Amino acid sequence: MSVPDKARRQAKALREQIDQHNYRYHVLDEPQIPDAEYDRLFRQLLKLEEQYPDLVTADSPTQRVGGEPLPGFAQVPHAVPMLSLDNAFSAEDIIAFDRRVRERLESEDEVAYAVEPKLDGMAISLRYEQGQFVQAATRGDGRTGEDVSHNVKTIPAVPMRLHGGGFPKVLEVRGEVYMPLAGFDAMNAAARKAGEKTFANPRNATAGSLRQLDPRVAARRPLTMFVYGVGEVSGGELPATHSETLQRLAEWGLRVCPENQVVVGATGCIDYFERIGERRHALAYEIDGVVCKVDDYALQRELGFVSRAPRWAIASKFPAQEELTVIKGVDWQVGRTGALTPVARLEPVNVGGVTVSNATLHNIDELERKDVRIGDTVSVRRAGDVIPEVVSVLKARRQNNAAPVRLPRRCPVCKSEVSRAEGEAVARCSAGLYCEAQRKEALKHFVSRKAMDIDGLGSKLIEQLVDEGLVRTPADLFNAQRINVESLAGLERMAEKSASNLVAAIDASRDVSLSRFLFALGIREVGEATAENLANHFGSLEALISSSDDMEALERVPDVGPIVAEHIRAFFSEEHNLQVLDQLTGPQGVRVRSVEIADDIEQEFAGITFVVTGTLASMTRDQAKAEIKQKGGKVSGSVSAKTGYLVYGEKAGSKLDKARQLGVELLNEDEFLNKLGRR
Ligand code: 9MJ
Repeated sequence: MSVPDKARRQAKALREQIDQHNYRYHVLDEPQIPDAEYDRLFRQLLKLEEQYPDLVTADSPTQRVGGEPLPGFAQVPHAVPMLSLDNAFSAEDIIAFDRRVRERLESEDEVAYAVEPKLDGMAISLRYEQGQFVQAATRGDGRTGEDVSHNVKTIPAVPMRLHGGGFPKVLEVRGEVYMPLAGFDAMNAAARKAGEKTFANPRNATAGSLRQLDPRVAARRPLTMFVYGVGEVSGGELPATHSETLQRLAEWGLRVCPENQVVVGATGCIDYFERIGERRHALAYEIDGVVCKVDDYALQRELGFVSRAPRWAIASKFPAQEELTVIKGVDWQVGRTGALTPVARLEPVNVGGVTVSNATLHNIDELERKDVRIGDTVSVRRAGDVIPEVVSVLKARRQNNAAPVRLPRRCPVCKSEVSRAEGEAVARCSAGLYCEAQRKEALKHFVSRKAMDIDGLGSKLIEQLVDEGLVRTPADLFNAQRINVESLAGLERMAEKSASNLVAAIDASRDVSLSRFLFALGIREVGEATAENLANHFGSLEALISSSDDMEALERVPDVGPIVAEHIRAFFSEEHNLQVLDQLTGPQGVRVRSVEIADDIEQEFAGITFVVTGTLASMTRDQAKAEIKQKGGKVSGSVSAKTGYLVYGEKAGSKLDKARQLGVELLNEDEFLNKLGRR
């Protein structure tokens, strides 16, 4: 069949676009379009090439796995190609896959499938010789990958030696290195705060970490790995099925996903897809579908593979988490600490089954860095329970009239001045608790579950109480003249029964632990853990208040550095805050339970400054610092003549050199543990 010019031009344009996006995704780790958009382009090209097979070129993106070798890494040929997977986008696609499998096998019987969540990370092959880790490689183009052993070695889930025995002499294990969502969110939050570049999603963060030449970068990233198959195997036997092989890999100390199962037929695969889909957002890691694999290796061999993918497996994809839409405007929300958060108002778009019309832009710094303008086409991502976010702008689609977004000079709620401290990523309303928005947010935090835990007092109700003028401060909540069954029952949607339940809940919350109370106060940077440390260290509210302008005393608390100490000092030096505390613990009858503190805490490090550097085997650096402070010592970030001791671990660098030059006393990990009395 002759190929119409139009189709030829279309295929060429698609190939160019796909190549360009492939490069951005695989090499630069900076995708410009959501995966769903990429998949649409790819499928368009596949369809064209299916219709006109003459259009297929050897270098068409459909003919390869994707990815270019990276300069700077040694090449690793894969003895058994690392294939990618064909995709299914519907139950019908899975049924068609199962039909093809049975036709090829000429089988009337149902086929057993090993089913697994499809992890969204980076495919990696681990090579073990005589049970010893020797090399880790990326997929690369499927035939040749890049040697990333130096980075993969830093991943705690990857054993450097297989456990037990009975493993083949050469065993190449394949799986996905990924970043759990909690670690990803924490890492991006820290980067955002420091005004640094954030990663678009956990997969890019993973790829970006593994593509580093310096292994110290990967070592700091919260990476882990699940294995899901084998490549080259020689000098030994593996079981006859995929599922039993994975069990064996688990016994050898490799991490296997606990969600894996064996099911029967297309129905089994579809049921599993639906069951995992329902729990998708409860998982600790991001998945983008499920993989169904013929379980029996003999059948897998019989089926073989086509150039890009095995015939014995299919990836069934969930609806995408990321989609394109247009920014209609940007509003500013005022948070508890006055931080102004830009929120994009979007042309509503369906992202993974949910209509999204607002997405956060996090802060002014990030908005400026991404150069977001009204009218821009942007990529919007929704993951788990977190608020949808704008991840990137498609600059190529920008119209001439796209209007830049400006930081308002005045708070949109209280009209006070907005300020942006030098070097801070965040702009804030300067009015503190005089700003109604901040007051509402502070009250919502005060009553929340991990703080005072007042049942039945939700966000909407707090807003009503403030709008009606019943409550201005946390102390007002406990003032029976303001909050009582009559005043509450007068509010919208509040019946007498719920009003009296709420009064009882407020009453019950009067008795509270010191740590919860401190957390409830909403002091900047004082989260649950820091509140607990403060409580355990000072024992009582009075003791904390009376030490609150002594920075050294505050910094002796584990987790408390100069910045947090300054926030604590500022909070307790504010007259208004002390008044509210007096009212709470005085007339309003809140009883803050003190903590008994052991008075035999040895202050044997009093007056001594420590510097900690390098990697310790038995604890993190933060733990080491906390232990030093617990014993009354000080911790500094740099070595000087005043440094008492330098504690050094593996890979200690310039600080160790400097300490040697200055003649500072050195402690290796054993000596440090000795000093702590732990040996
Ligand atoms: C992922 N990404 O989770 C495979 N995968 O098997 C699982 N990928 C795969 N299996 C053969 N669970 C090629 C790729």
